[in-house]
Amino acid sequence: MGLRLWRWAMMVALASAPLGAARADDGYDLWLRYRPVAAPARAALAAQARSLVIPGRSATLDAAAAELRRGLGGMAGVAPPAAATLAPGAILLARPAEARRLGVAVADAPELGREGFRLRGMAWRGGRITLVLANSDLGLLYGAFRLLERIEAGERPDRIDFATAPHLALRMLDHWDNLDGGVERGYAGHSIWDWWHLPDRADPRYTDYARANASIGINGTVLNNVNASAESLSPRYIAKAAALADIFRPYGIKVYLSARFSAPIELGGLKTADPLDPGVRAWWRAKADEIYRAIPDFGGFLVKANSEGQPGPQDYHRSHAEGAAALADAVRPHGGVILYRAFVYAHDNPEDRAKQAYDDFKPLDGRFADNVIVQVKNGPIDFQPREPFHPLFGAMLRTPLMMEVQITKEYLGFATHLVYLGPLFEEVLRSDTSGAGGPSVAQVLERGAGRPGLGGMAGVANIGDDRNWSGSIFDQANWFAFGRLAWDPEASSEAIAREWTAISFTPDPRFVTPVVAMMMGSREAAVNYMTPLGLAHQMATGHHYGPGPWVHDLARPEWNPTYYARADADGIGFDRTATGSNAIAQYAPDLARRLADPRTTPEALLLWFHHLPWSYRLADGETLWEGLVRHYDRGVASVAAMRRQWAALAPYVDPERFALTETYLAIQQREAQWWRDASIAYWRSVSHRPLPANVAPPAHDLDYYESLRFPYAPGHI
Ligand code: BDP
Repeated sequence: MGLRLWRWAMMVALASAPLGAARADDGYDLWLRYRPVAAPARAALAAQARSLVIPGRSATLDAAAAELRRGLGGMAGVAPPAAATLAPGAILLARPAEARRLGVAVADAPELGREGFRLRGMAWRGGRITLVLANSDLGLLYGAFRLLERIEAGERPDRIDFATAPHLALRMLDHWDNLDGGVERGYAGHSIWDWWHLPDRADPRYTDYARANASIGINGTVLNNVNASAESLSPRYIAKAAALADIFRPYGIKVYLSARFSAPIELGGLKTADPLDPGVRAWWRAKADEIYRAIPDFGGFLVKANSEGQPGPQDYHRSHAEGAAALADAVRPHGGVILYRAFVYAHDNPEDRAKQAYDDFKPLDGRFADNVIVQVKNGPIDFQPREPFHPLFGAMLRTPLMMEVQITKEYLGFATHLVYLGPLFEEVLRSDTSGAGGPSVAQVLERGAGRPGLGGMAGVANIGDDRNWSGSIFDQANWFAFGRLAWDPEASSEAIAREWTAISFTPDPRFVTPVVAMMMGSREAAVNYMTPLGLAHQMATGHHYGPGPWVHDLARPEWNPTYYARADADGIGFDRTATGSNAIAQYAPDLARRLADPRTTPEALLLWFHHLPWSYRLADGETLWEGLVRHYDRGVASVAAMRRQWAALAPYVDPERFALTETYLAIQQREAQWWRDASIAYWRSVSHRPLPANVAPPAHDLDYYESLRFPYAPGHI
């Protein structure tokens, strides 16, 4: 930041801190707050945004104009009026040819593609104007949002110079929302879709949802749970989805639906859902035609098949490629796609669960229809606090892949724990799939197997009908970071945290610097107090709330935490080398070679790949047992430090958001301690080792932790 910009930012920051502190804020406005800036800066901003010149006309441009008026009206105190002629102080939203027609000398900008934009403050007839340049209305809308965000962060619009274009074509949210209003793994209240009153009632919240998503470049939304009810595809529910699609369309957001594979039986009354059956194929075609009549730009279907009891093609001895093809053929004439999930594992398969998706999908590489995208979770198990990247990212080079991450924190403390997921997403995206200099997971997604229009990212949404949308203020940052990384998967999660903090609270560096440090350390803290050193899935059964490392008696082996940790008197960890399940062979040879040896395996993933004796020496000389205990303690200490840090930041935050965060940090500290104590009590009981010197014993005995029950934990459906 130049000196002048910095001064401007400080002026905005210093003046907005006390004002922010005085006002109640329930978090509804997310990062689109548009609070008034300080008096001197406000007058300057008003002068820099005196009029709005938009040569084109469309619902999308109307949305852009409305947002600019709202944002500048809020921040500068006056909303710029629309003007037909360009004059100094104007904000101009135009395509290159339109700008030239108004006398602004700009070149064509093919590098911006269809959705990118450029923001440029420039000299104009003795003054300055702010140009938002793009090749489409949607690009201009994205530009308008970013311009407002940059102003919120303390930048002068008429000095701005910034250009960006999305690296991924599909940037989607997956809602796990059920038709009865419940949300699977949702911790922010009920579904925001008021299915019952749709299509008649258009809750204004739907428009705010679209605004928030467009502001971070999200361009697709799957409305219903992957564990789908066939009813979602009934005429009644298609009409409801169509009403939402109408609201989202100006914001560039396409609607998709999860499709239940057996819908031809349940809805259509057919005897089979065999994907090769002509009657079944005809049913899917007719269903797609019906949907496209109601939603002409319908995105397509998301499919969870033969996974966790869901029906699928394997019920008819057909492959996933054959299953996907039946649906792909139905949407292809309309330009739709199928998002086919690779999250599969079967109760009758004794193979290591971490290997099963690769085993099923790798042989099908190149055999999927041309409008099928295989949607792969970030890691080979299931959204754990830390997993290695999914081996399919390095192995399905002929199939467009989409990466699915969980924004809702099913395995990371629900909405109560402050865990910023940016570093988790970034860690996977930057993983080197070859182990020998790339491509990274991000690059694999960007390449889209030679069809970049089909690469993407999907995030399981953390949105509900809570006033603050995400259940906590800091969980809003996870929604924001997902959008930014889906736009540019090579972006820095720290820069995103800085941006979110500045626009959601205040750009004052005395606030931003410590908050960003808290956020950046928060994911590692959770890993430490939940599943350090590569452990996974130690959560209690079903609801996944709190620790349950002792659980061993569930119907399916891979539902038991003991399956993952394999702890006994001799050691702990899952041997995935050649002497064990050999899951490492699913990675590229250079990487597999390093993972074969605990000494060349990253310590953060040690117990994911290796079963090691308790006396194994870690890099710093401690034994594995000592190191494990130390990690839990470090996790708890980090949460205590976050809590202290937050307490010191009260002067910069409005009381409502401050108090909610303070309360949740107190819960997090208590639960981190519980995780640490229960886990250590259990590991001690199997390892028969004394606690290392100067380590506090767990507050209770193991029986106590094992006896805890939480029948009404949220999100468990
Ligand atoms: C698991 C969740 C379960 C989901 C499943 C999925 O516990 O509720 O249905 O993922 O992704 O992590 O299909």
